[in-house]
Amino acid sequence: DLVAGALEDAAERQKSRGLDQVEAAALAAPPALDALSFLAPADRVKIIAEVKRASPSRGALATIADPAALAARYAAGGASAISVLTEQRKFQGSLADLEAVRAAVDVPVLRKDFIATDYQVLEARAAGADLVLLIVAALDQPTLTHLHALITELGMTPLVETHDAVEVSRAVDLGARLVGVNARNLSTFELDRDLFGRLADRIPSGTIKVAESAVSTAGDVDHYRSSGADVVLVGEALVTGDDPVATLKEFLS
Ligand code: IGP
Repeated sequence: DLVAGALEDAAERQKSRGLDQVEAAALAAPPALDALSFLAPADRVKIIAEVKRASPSRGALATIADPAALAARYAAGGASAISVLTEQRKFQGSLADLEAVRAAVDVPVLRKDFIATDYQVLEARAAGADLVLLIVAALDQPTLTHLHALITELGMTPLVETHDAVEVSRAVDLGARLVGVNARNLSTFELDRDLFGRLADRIPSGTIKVAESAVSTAGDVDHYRSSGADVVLVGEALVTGDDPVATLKEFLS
């Protein structure tokens, strides 16, 4: 599965850069941006725009020769944060992509990967990440609690991803400030655009609500917004379109 693959890849990287080294790099990195203030609820919906080359369900999506240039265009189009897929096997991402994006924008950057160990969290911070994705379905509660605390201690913000009511209550138990609902089922890859609307009321007020996946039109953004989303995370529609700035502006209008 995706977590096992991500952990094998991390173990491979750890052979050339050990835990102590990556921890030192994490602690020496410029401080993380306060993602919660960038993503705070506002009069208008906010967008996290994703750098996504490929996906397990769709295969190759786009040839992204210059992720930094794409991220700069996202920021110019009004994105409040940038998500960078760093998973290599199915998404063709890398930490190098995240580092390049970090250098190119002034908005927070999310490490989007299958995170299950301290090593991966420290790598994220060392590469300049401000946010780290934690997928509730992939982690037991003690591990989730531990990683949530580590991300926070490093000055970053965890984005806690859920898919059902039980996962939302596990996110709430953590004290998560930023909770996502992913419309895509990670085992069947099926999309459910109404899942966010069904779960939104279970996320306490004061928590920033993120609707993840399945946006292809401005109408989909409106649908998420009217169901209570503060933030919408968009990948495929942006990387497969020919003008991400124009698409983002349309989604934000
Ligand atoms: C973006 P989309 O449908 O706009 O391309 O989706 C993002 O939500 C999706 O890439 C995603 C994801 C994930 C990828 C959400 N959660 C977890 C990998 C792992």
